[in-house]
Amino acid sequence: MNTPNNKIAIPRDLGRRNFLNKTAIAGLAGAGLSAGLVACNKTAGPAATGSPAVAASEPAKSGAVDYSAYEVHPGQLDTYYSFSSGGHSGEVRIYGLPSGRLFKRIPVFNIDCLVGWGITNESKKIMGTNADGSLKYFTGDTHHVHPSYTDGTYNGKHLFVNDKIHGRIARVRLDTMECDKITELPNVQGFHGIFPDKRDPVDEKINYTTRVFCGNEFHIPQPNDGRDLNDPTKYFCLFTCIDAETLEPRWQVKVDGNMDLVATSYDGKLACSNQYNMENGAHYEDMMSLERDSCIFFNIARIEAAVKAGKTFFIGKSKVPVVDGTKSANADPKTALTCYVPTPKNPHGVNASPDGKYYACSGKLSPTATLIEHALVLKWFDGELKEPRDTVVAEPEIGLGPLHTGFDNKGNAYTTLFLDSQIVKWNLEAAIKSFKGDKAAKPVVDRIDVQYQPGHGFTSMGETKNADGKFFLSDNKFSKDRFLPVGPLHPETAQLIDISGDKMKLVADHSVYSEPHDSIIIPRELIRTRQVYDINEFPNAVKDAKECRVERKGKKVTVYLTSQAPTFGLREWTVKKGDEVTIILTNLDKVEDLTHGFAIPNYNINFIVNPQETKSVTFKADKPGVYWCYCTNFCHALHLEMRSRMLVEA
Ligand code: CUK
Ligand code: CUA
Ligand code: CA
Repeated sequence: MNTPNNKIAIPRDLGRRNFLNKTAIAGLAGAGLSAGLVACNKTAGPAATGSPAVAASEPAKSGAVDYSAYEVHPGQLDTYYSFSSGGHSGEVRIYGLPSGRLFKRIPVFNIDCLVGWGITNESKKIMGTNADGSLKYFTGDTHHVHPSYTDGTYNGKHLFVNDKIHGRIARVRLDTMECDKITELPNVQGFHGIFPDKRDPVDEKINYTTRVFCGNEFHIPQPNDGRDLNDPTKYFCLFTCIDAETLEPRWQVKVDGNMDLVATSYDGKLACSNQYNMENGAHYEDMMSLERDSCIFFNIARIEAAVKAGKTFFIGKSKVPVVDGTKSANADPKTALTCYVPTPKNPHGVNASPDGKYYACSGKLSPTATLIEHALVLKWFDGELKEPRDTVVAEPEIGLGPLHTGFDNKGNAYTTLFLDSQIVKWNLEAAIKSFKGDKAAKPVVDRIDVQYQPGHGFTSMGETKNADGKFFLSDNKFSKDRFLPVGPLHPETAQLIDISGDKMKLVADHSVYSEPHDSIIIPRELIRTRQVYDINEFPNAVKDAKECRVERKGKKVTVYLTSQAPTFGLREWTVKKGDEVTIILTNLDKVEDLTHGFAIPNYNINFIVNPQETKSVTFKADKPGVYWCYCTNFCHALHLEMRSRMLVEA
């Protein structure tokens, strides 16, 4: 394991895992705690400088894996889609698996000049604008992507994604793979976890997603208007329920502590979130003083009854009703809206098992995963259990820095170990037996090294009742020496692991642009896309090249334009300096894949129109002169000739 690229000696007999453990423990014990949490041994030395043309540090043990079995040959299609968050790029990405080929980047909270997201009037309207028409926000941080459900599996309708920075939720249509709605959550800073419900808690007939639940990580004064600035004991967090159809907030719950990731039950009754800052600390050391924080459970039917009964309050200017879910207000389990299950220590990640029976909550600073039984949480709400902690049915020791868990279809869990830089496979039944005192039961059944330090990990269909036990993808936080060096910002590694056998097999390294957090893996059969728009979807469509014209109302000028390879509907048009110009462009081409672009030099205008699509832009013609408006998207043998002139009179 010691290559020229890795100058730190790791004695073979000590083993990589032990070495990592000791580094991590040393880091945790001393003042270098934060270093211990981020540093893998390989960052410390010259290894990180990326000398070119050296072999990766951990060549696969030859002969162990037949990689050709996972190849996707030219002309072949992948069997899975992977939808991935793009972290602080603010976008969502679509990959094919097993190939790891990148198909599409869906701009959501970011500006994207390829498609014109944040540039066209239509996208600006979705993103939200200030009174002067400028974008309210143009940055985002997408962490979690989860599709809508019907009957416990994906229905191919929508994908929901969060923006941690500005507390927004976005929806992506899965037929066009474009964002169609964005909502800002009131009084929420650091919106982290997100999860759609899988059925209605009361109405048996509703077996599909109608709500999306949102966790809130950063506690703030409420309302955050300058009061209680430096008194964190007065800050609090809100759990938000969003209507999946309108994307409007339905209600919020005030909680103790913070919330991180979110999971929902298969019967629709519960949503839950791991909480790492029950201390309400404002500094990291304050956030680690408790041995146990918690995993909070929300009784959805009771919360909605309380909202209906008007047992609510409002915060600041927000009209969204808030109920009190704090511990002190929910002491009686029989009427409680929330249940705080104590879990060690600064937990990260909570995931529901495909059989609907359990939630696995990772310890992060504890080497354990806590397994909570769904039926027991319901029992607690019925007053039949003494303590919330009685809902815990297992707490196996699985390794250092456990974060996220995926499941297969054979009762096994796969948890990412950030500090150990491994994926650990553990068996739920064995963990439960061991917790009951069965010394023969061994929860951990396999481990595999990943390169390096995984954050999220997820299994194919593992968040549905149809988990298929085929693949696990490890979204790692560091790639170090796995790819050709590309300067200080490394790509990340997404490593594909075959989990169909007893032993996990690493079958591919995929490079991914920073920084995916969460992804989901869906068989291609569940996705049905549209390849061409219907021109009638766009009320402002210019349906015929003969309709192209310029209309003036005072200083407002509207240019009606079409594109049809290799021409635009107007060869030239004239406006006056100071005019507010709106260009409406319809792509009349009906052929699949025939997209045109439209750019205006010096005016910062650049967007595309897909077949039969209409988009518009508005700008001030403040620079007299001749401007060649040209097609940016290669469309035809005469693509370069596809241009027209905007003449701006002085
Ligand atoms: S958090 Cu990123 S690795 Cu946002 Cu899902 Cu755990
Ligand atoms: Cu139209 Cu290039
Ligand atoms: Ca804590």
